[in-house]
Amino acid sequence: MNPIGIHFGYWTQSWSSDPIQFVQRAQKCGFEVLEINAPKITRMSDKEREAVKAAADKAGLNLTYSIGLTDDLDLASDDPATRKRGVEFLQDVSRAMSFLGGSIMAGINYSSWPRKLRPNEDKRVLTDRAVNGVREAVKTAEDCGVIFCVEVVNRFEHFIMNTAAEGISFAERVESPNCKLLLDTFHMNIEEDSFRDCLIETGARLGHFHLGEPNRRPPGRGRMPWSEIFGALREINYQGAVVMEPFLIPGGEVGRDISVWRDLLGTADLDEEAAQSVQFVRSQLQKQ
Ligand SMILES: [Mn+2]
Repeated sequence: MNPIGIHFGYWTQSWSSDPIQFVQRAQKCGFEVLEINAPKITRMSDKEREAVKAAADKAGLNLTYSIGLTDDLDLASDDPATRKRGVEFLQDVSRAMSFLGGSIMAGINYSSWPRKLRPNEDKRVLTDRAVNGVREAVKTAEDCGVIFCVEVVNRFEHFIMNTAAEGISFAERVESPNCKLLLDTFHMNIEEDSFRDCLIETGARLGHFHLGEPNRRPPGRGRMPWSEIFGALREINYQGAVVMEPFLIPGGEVGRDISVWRDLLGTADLDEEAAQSVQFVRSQLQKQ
């Protein structure tokens, strides 16, 4: 069965929170994977990385890593120095990952996030720059055994890849077996004509998968067509992790960046909500 995970941002208002505090909590809720902040691991000492690795090993958790590149690291920037910094940063992430273990690097690792197309910018030109940057960064990923998963996101968060079809064409241009796609039901819900069709089209190019309801409640709390989604994952024989990204609490940089402007938790308990969602996802995965 696919390992079930959660993004650490569920429990915090700051992207730079130390991930070690969420390891035991994730394990107690029933998760097998914890997705942590990739920039954070590049800033840790080897000793700090050792501690995170030891905690994750002890809890039997695999780690995955996500990124939303900042403006100063934008691979689609017209400034060559910015693009160079971005590539070097992604190389650092791959090296830190090979130290910590876990092979999935995912998110907006091809441009900055969130990012609109600005006046006088041409989507094709910026996409070409992003492809070139990823081609460069993915070489280090190959050396480190890292799968470089580009996330397809909705139109309000980026313009380069809004659909799986655009993601496939981007990954094909990168021309590396280590460049794969991250699809996310929250974004697919806005952009795709059919959940099933785009998953079938993506097939073996799917490297990572994010779960979320349309309002980012934990899976099982909303109206996402989960039977269709998990059925399509079975059809393409997807073996990777399914990582939920619920966000319920407003405030801080996480609340602001995710656009959580109201309290979706209410009187519920964060850990109980997460644990129930694990059970829901597991029951979906067990269906034949
Ligand atoms: Mn996502």
